[in-house]
Amino acid sequence: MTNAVVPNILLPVVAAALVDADGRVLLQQRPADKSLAGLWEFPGGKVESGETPEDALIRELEEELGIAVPHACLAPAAFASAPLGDRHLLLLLYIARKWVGVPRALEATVLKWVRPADMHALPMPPADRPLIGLLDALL
Ligand code: DCM
Repeated sequence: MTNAVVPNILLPVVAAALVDADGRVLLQQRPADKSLAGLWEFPGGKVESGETPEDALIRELEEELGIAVPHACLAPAAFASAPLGDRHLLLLLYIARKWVGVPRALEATVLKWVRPADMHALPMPPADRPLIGLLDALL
């Protein structure tokens, strides 16, 4: 008996739950010209070749929000996965409570600060959605 070859390539994606003093978390709305358009996501993106996940997240937060997050302020919190074509996206979520600068929507349509309990009512990407419960319990 031979084993079927099943494509099982994991695509690493990193994202941040930026938490403000009131326990709200920053979400951004994906623009119309991108996949998953209109959905509300934790800011972040793909880990590029040669990057550590933390380096990738610091780069993405600078590109997307114009903020600087010190490496020491990124706390690994949770992960989740979702099918993406014939691959699986593996989303690594970090929590950050401190950063430098004021987040601006440099790539997203709009930003908003949301309590975890209120995220259930928002359309979110499939890999982001399972992380709501963890944030609700933690914050
Ligand atoms: N992605 C996601 N959740 C996030 C950030 C990104 O599911 N919080 C997904 C959307 C894309 C891929 O990661 O499939 C790469 O993101 P982008 O299109 O923003 O580069």
